[in-house]
Amino acid sequence: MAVRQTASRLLSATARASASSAAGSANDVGESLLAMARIIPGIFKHSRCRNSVYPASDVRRYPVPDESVFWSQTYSDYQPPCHESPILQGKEWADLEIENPSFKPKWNQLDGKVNRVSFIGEYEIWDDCPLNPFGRTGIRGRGILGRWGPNHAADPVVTRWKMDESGQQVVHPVSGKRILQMCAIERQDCGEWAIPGGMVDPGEKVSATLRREFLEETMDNDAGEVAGEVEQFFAAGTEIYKGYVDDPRNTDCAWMETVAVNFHDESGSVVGRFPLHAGDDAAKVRWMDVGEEVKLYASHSNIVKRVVDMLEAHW
Ligand code: RP5
Repeated sequence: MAVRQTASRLLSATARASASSAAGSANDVGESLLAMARIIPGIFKHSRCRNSVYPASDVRRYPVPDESVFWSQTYSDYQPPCHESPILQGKEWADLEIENPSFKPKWNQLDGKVNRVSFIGEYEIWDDCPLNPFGRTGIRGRGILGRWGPNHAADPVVTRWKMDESGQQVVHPVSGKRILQMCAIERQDCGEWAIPGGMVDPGEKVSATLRREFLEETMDNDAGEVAGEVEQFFAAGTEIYKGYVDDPRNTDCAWMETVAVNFHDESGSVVGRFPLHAGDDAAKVRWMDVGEEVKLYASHSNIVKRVVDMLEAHW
């Protein structure tokens, strides 16, 4: 219910803002509300976790047409297959099977050190399983996600301005705006470029996850002589997004959520000294020019767009 209320409040805010931007008075507000509307339940229709073959498997998702995504829409033929990857067996980072009598989760709560609270609001439990607040995905079970319900991640969006050889900031010839660069990794599991994020360990603070994941994935866990600078750089970030991720691993009963934080190096003098080399589950790491044409993993482009808007960079 809380989820639906949030969605409807945002919908009316979006409509109001669009109306006023049509009148030419609040363009920016209208645009940012519309950007928000792209990822709220009841409005946003996930696409990366629908009508595809499930990652690392040959399990085909049950087809879910646009008009049948939300649980409020009847879909009487809906018969999704159940998929649970064997890699979850015995992993300390994974929950037990739902039918295991020793598994007694506290849904929608902090369950010991495991955070089962969703940023989106209170999720419903159906047939003993949490229900994806964004609707049908064509698969039941957990797939390859460790937790039933929300799986919490953190995404550090590390940025700097693009510079030319003479050290001047590069301006895009069409938009006239400065070009932002982000530190991106190529994911080993799917080959897509992504923000170097990762899962929040039980009991871990998000701020610690952000720094740890960046270090693991882009510096192979060794900042060497700039360890102090890295520490300082990650002490000051700006939260840009907290919510659902349209991740290809999502199912009807398990889904990704994230807190994304921007760490921007205005002068370029700090991150330029970071010794970047891919580590952990990254195949490659690089500074990537940010723009509309860049395709990123899951809903990472939406997240990066928020940073672009905030820093008034080229898109
Ligand atoms: C995405 O998966 C999150 O936004 C984050 O970037 C990532 C975390 O999963 P792993 O990289 O740990 O697989 O949904």
